[in-house]
Amino acid sequence: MPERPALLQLGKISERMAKRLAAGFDVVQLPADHEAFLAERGSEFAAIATMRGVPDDVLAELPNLKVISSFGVGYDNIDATTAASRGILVAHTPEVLNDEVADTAIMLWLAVSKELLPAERWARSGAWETKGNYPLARTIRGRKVGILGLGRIGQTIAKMTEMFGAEVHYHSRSRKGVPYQYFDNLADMARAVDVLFVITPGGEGTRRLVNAEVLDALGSEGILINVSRGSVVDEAALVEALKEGRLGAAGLDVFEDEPRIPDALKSMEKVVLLPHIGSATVETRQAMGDLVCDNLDAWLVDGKVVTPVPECVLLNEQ
Ligand code: NAP
Ligand code: 8YV
Repeated sequence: MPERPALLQLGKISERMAKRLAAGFDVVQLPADHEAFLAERGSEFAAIATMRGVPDDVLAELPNLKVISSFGVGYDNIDATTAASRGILVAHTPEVLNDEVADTAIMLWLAVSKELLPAERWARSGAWETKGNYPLARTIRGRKVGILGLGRIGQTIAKMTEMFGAEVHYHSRSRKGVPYQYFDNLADMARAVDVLFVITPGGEGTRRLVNAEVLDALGSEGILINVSRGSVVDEAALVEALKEGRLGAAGLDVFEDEPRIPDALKSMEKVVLLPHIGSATVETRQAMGDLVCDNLDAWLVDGKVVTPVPECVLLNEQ
């Protein structure tokens, strides 16, 4: 391997990341029109640093690729199984964003339950003076909370809800060693809780897990909070359930076709919409960027990364 391997950069990175990557690699930004570029130069690259996954056609044009370091814990936009079968290590950025994303989920829950945005509009528009007090909202105290996906972030959300006196329930593929009630059926859990937090990975394994049946089970007073991926919720079914009053309200950070959000959702009072900002603070994004660079620096030293995705754990041990 050359002393300074060539690294392909996908997406825009911070100056701090650029400085660190340039210390160990010859960094080249993937051009927007990449087909001819990859046909000519694809074989040069041993490494990728990506802020936006790796399209399959890009992966296919990099025969000498050895490592992908991805910004973000979710990697549904990288075919990690194919990468692992080709001996390519994929690394992501788990743990460093748990609190930030959980804070965002709790913020959405508070905003939805306490009707933060309509109440703020009431104050700002002068309706308080002309129409009187804003109607009463609902408390978040002592609620039954369901977590779909009790992983790193899900457990952090669960702990935070305990501070509000919540009774925590969860559904994931396997039972965890935690003092919360486990449901092996998602609709059954939805029926038992007041609020459902969705925090699984995206991808085929979780596509539209939250379907019309689950939304109906959550019910007309129920609240859905999604900070995972838009693909986990059947968005058309969600719009219908909200329109028909079969679901109470929703707080959404993620959507099926980002950055597009259905107009029907935009016009609803009982939803709070965010532009995928779960981890988006200066501090947490810096920690994520640092981990992207740590993974590549570690790979330069001994061919291993610090935080491989599950599909690449064995490869990372060889
Ligand atoms: P994690 O530790 O891997 O946890 C994922 C959880 O989902 C696990 O409890 C897993 O448990 C469960 N799960 C996986 N497939 C499932 C299925 N088919 N049915 C039910 N449960 C399933 O991941 P994490 O670090 O908490 O991150 C979770 C996801 O959050 C990321 O993948 C990403 O998509 C999303 N995220 C969003 C933002 C944002 O900005 N909104 C930021 C960070 C992360 P079992 O294996 O037992 O099923
Ligand atoms: C980021 C995320 O918004 O970590 C994830 O899985 O969804 C977020 O932290 C995203 O990775 C930025 O590209």
